[in-house]
Amino acid sequence: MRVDIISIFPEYFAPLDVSLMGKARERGILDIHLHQLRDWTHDVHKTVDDTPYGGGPGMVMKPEVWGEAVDAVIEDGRAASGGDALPRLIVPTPSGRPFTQEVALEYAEEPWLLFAPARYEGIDSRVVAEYGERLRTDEVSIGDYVLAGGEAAVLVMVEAVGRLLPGVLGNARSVADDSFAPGDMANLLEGPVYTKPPVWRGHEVPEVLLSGHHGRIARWRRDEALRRTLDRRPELVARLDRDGLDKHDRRVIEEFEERLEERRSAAASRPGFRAAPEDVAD
Ligand code: 6GU
Repeated sequence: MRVDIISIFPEYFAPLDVSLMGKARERGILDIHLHQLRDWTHDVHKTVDDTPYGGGPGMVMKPEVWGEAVDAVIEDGRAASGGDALPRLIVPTPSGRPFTQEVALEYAEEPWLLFAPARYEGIDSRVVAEYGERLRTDEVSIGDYVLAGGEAAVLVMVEAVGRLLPGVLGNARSVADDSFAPGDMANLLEGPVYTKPPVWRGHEVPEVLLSGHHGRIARWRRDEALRRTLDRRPELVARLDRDGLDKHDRRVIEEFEERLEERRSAAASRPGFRAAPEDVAD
């Protein structure tokens, strides 16, 4: 996979030389090209931003610089591949569509990604309007919080996509067991994991994991994934495909909800209890 990144901080991407991503690059599985956006400015100050129309705080990145940069990088990539390929353009922004494991899997199928991370208040919106007509263009957010720029989001996305490329992970099977992986782990968090020793500071490894009984171990892992998801991300359980649940899954969910209800009523009977606003009838 070819990955181009245009940024005013190309040095931000040094971590992509390390560990799994570094190895993927060495092996030629990930072909990452970094570009300094300021190389496409024409003034002595190498200006990339200007004040926003309509007023307001902050600065907006100028469309001309981005246009020249994206055009040149596309030309360069096409010359290198000797074909008429076009990259998928990814513009990180907190106002984008959520980046999920599903999106990572989709990007992992692409031969060429071009990331355009912005600083300041973002890029003049006409840049996405322009390239949206020429390329498959996605504005993507990595979560409901605001970063100082899109660079960290690009690191996150490149690592999430890169580890999915064939030959990057030693054990290909582990991808299917990941939290959120489509299939058995769709909308589920992975449960706890253990290694030796069997007892550490009095904490024991669950006996079933030492049993060597693969069926029971698989069942236990699924139970733990369900319980953890119910506890930490109940909104994901609501999204679980009901037909994909077996009788045992349903029992685990029911038991968890019964225990939750017991704890709620115990709390409600303690002095000083006040119902949460959502529990109070209008
Ligand atoms: Cl993609 N960019 C920035 N600047 N902030 C973010 C984000 C992206 N995703 C979440 N917060």
